[in-house]
Order: sequence, then structure tokens, then C-alpha cells
Amino acid sequence: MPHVTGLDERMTAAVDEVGRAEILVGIPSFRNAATIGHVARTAAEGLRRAFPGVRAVVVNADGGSDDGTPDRVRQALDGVPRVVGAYVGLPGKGSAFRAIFEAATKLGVRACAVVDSDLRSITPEWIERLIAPVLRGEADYVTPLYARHKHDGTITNTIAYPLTRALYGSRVRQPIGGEFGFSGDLARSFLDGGALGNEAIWDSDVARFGIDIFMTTTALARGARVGQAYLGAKVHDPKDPGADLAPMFIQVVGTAFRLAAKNVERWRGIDGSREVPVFGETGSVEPEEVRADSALLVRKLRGAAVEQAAVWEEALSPRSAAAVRRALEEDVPHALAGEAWPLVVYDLLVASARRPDRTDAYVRALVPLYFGRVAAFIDDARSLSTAGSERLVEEQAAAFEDRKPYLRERWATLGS
Ligand SMILES: Nc1nc2c(ncn2[C@@H]2O[C@H](COP(=O)(O)OP(=O)(O)OP(=O)(O)O)[C@@H](O)[C@H]2O)c(=O)[nH]1
Ligand SMILES: [Mg+2]
Repeated sequence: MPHVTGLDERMTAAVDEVGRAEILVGIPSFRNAATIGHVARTAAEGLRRAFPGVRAVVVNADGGSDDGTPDRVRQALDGVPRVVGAYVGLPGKGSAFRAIFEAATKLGVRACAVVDSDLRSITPEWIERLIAPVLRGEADYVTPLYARHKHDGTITNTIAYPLTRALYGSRVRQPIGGEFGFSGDLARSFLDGGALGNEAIWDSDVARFGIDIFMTTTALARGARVGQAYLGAKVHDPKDPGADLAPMFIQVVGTAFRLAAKNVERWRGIDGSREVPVFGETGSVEPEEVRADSALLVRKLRGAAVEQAAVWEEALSPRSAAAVRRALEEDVPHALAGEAWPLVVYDLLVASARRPDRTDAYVRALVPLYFGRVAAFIDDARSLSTAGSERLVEEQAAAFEDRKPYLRERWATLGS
């Protein structure tokens, strides 16, 4: 019989052997041999310490690494109930999660945590903080809260956080942080298409880096009780400084736009936002510095002007288009900051709802504007501490909320 699930035969057999479990820690991986042993050992230690006597399993869903990643996991988990193998599906983090959700569903677990395999700062307490609120019945979905350097997490800060907060009314500071806790029921819901409501999601960007925003939005749209686990500092494998965040941006924002179009009834009536409870002591830690090349971002913005001019012209309101034209003339594109940025994002969101078949084109047209917005942020935060730059992120999120009536008005013109 052909495989129609996200688990390969080896994983399926391992799940059958484990039989049932109460809690599960999932680790997605692709070529993480240098770091995954530590993550797997720490996860197992966290389970042992916080949940002694509770039947627990660690699942590693790998993307076919050729660097010995799964071997490191097997070594690290000697004697621990485990499921280690390659997922079936499109290459991507989301496909690995699909396999983890399937394992969770088959094993009948009550609570899961997922943690990235390139983490260097993970401690056993992370497992407790992500899982315990779910086991105690205090939350159905737990997002991470960490101290991040002001130049880290730019997709989160410029769009994932403010848009999620303005649309769904919850101040989930790290909606795409990578580490999560959730109930077994939510795992099943994710598997069935969640807030996108169909099974084809595993052929979409949800199978790649769209998975995090898909999970968080599904939890919010389902009215799940959401909490945040304070985890200290996030230190993970630094990306190559020349690495391009464009593909990840397209996968995350494309998924967020599709989710918004599917869940209008969930967000239309929401005004303002609520705090989200935090689990764990929030200490003060200084995150490691992340270098950012502002001049490169400005060059990327300008370099895209010719290619994107037609889409900008078509999709942006006259006011947003004027802001973009000004930004292209500026040394630092401040015209994209302040009020302009939420309007630009909302214009492209509405355009993509009008023409779902062109969502990719609109999200691509947003990429260089995001580079410009980040360049302006780097400039504004130049002499600011972590706390000071955090206030800038909050101001921007408030601007997304303030401009929500504009989004509603433009949305109302759809279909007319
Ligand atoms: N199985 C599998 N896992 C993947 C794939 N791509 C990424 N992952 C895993 O997903 C997790 C996050 O990937 P990273 O590349 O660290 O991305 P990130 O930390 O979200 O993004 P940055 O903030 O840009 O570093 C890690 O555990 C990766 O091993 C893939 O193609 N297959
Ligand atoms: Mg990482």
C-alpha cells in the first residue's frame, strides 16, 4: 500500500512499538548533527525531571539528513522511549511537524512540546514550561517568550507579531518562535487542516516555514486558551550573514494572508488586544548580538523597484504608493515606518484576498518593502537597548491595531 501519511514505515513501526504515551516532545531536523544531541538529551532530562512516572516519548522527524543527525538522536536517547525517522512529504519543517502530529494522535497523548534542533540555549526547564500548563489544564497552546536581540526575529517583529495581534486580538509576542506546547486535541486539529480547513495544507507553505503561523493562528481562531512560556534567551545556529530571509518571509506571510482570508469572521469584530498570560519567572537576560547590514537591505529595496513597480502600482492605495516612492529616494527608508507600514501590509493583504491566485505575487512584492522597513527600524533602534527597541515594536503593533478600521473598510469593498 502506498504511504499516505507523513510517517515513514520505520516511524510507523516505532510508534506502534511505543503504543501509548501521555506526553511527547517533537524535534524537527535537517542536518543538525552538531546540535541535536544536546537538544534531545535536554528534552529527555526535562521530561524525567518535571514529569517522573508519566509515560513520555521523544519524536525526531528528520528531512533525510546525510550528516548523521538521526544517529545522534538515537545515541542521546538511549533507553528513552523514542520514535526516530524520516518524514514523508515535501521537504520542510512543516512536514516534520505533520509527522509529529500524527505520532501524537496515534499515541493518544494529552500534551506535546516541539523544540528546534539547532537550539544551544535549551534547558530542561523549557520542557516543563511548555508542557505543564497544558497538562494542568491552564492552556491549550503555549508560545515561547524569550529575550531576543533587537536585530533578531525581524519577520516576527515587523509583521507576524503586529498582524496576529491586530487581527486576532491577542498579544502573542512570539507567534512563530519555533518552540511550542499544545494539547493532543490541537495536534489532531492541525493535522486536519486547522484554521485553513483543508487537507491540502501539506502541499502548501504550511509544509515549510508556514507551519508556525498556521499553528498559532489555528489556536487563536479556534478560541484555544493561549499562554506564553518564558524561556530566557534563544540562542540558535546563526544564519549565514548573507542568508536571504526572503523565502521564509514568503512562506510565513503567504500563510498568514491565506489564514486571514479564511477566518474573516473570527477577526472582523475584534478591536484592540488582550495580554496573554505568561508562565514562569521572567528574568532579565541579555541576548547575543545579531549583526544586521542596513545598507544591504536598502540596496535590496531599491534593486527590486523596477521588478515590483507594476504590482505596487496595482495593489497599493495612492497613499501607500506615495510612501514607497518616497522611501526609494531616502538614504534610510523612513517613509516605510510609522503609519505607512501597517497600511502597506493591509493593502497587500486585501489585494491577496481579492485575488487568492495571486497571493504569492503580492507577498513577493512585500519582501523588498519589508527590507526597507527593517532598515528604518535598525536606524531608529541604533542607540536603543533591548528594552528600548522593544518599545518600538510595541508602538508599531499599536499602529496595526489603530489602522484596523482601514483594513475593515477596504475588506468591505471585496466582491463589489
Ligand atoms: N525536517 C526538516 N526540518 C527542518 C527543515 N528545515 C528546517 N527544519 C527544522 O526546523 C527548525 C527551524 O529551522 P531553522 O533553519 O533553525 O529556522 P529558524 O530558527 O526558524 O529561523 P532563523 O530565525 O532564520 O534562524 C530546525 O529544527 C530545523 O532543523 C526541513 O527541510 N526538514
Ligand atoms: Mg534556528
